Amino acid sequence: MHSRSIITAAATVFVGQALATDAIPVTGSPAGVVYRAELPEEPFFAGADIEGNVRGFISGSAPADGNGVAFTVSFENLPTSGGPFAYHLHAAPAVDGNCTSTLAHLDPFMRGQQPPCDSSAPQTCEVGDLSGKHGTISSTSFTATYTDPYVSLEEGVGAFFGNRSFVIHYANSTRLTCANFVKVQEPIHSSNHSLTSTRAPTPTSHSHGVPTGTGSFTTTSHGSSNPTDAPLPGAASVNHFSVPMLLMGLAAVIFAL
Ligand SMILES: *[C@@H]1O[C@H](CO)[C@@H](O)[C@H](O)[C@H]1NC(C)=O
Ligand SMILES: *[C@@H]1O[C@H](CO)[C@@H](O)[C@H](O)[C@H]1NC(C)=O
Ligand SMILES: *[C@@H]1O[C@H](CO)[C@@H](O)[C@H](O)[C@H]1NC(C)=O
Ligand SMILES: *[C@@H]1O[C@H](CO)[C@@H](O)[C@H](O)[C@H]1NC(C)=O
Ligand SMILES: [Cu+2]
Repeated sequence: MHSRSIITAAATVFVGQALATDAIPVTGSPAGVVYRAELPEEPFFAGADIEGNVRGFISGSAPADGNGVAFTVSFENLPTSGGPFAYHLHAAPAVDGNCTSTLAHLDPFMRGQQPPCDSSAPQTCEVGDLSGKHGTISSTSFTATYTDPYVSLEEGVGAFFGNRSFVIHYANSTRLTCANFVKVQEPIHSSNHSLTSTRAPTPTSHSHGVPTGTGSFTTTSHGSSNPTDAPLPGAASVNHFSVPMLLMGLAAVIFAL
């Protein structure tokens, strides 16, 4: 008698948002790697009621136990109204200071923004929802240090934040300002023979300007068509889990059958 409802439920899960899984805790963060994002001189939001911009930065490095990322957050000169302010890791870097081009929150598990993050169950929140998990800002200057277990310092994994950005939002979600992360310290290697690989390739008879690829962001066009300042839907974020998750959903359906 239950089989029909089980199949229906499984199919609903397969198709719907409920497929979102909890964030996976990150282990083995590389020691010595530091990424930092420093706010620019001018705010993105033209109507910002402040002189200049919010000043400050977010930096992230490996905690002593190598689990997750230890963040330092430091902001000052926030507006006196329009808060509490939220801030998030966003999926893409800003292009020429354009905070809209940062796309949606870092959300490798495709959780989406609704329902809002419950800070008592941070594994259920979007990985990039730092203020959801660790608190919003309701003062004109703010500092915090905390470890987030679900963010990664390891290039190549979905929860990696080092090639992305953070955005500070007004309470109404308008994007006030944003900054891109850059690597400010290299990992501690036992040997450093890899230095030879940074040499430029020797020129050949075909001269077509081989890019050296030393640390510039690849600004892939994500084709965002959302012109508003509101955060984009979570589905727009870059992630690597959609295929495995679809397979898991499919497996659930088959199992129910
Ligand atoms: C959001 O709040 C800010 C600060 O109060 C305000 O200037 C801005 O116009 C608001 N944006 C929207 C879309 O209401
Ligand atoms: C900022 O980026 C968005 C989306 O990437 C784009 O639609 C918009 O035109 C850009 N704004 C400016 C001022 O370049
Ligand atoms: C950032 O790196 C991740 C891998 O860690 C990659 O999947 C993603 O596409 C990169 N994002 C950008 C905007 O380059
Ligand atoms: C590379 O190794 C040499 C000696 O082995 C050391 O003096 C130097 O600091 C190392 N450089 C880096 C960038 O690790
Ligand atoms: Cu945001």
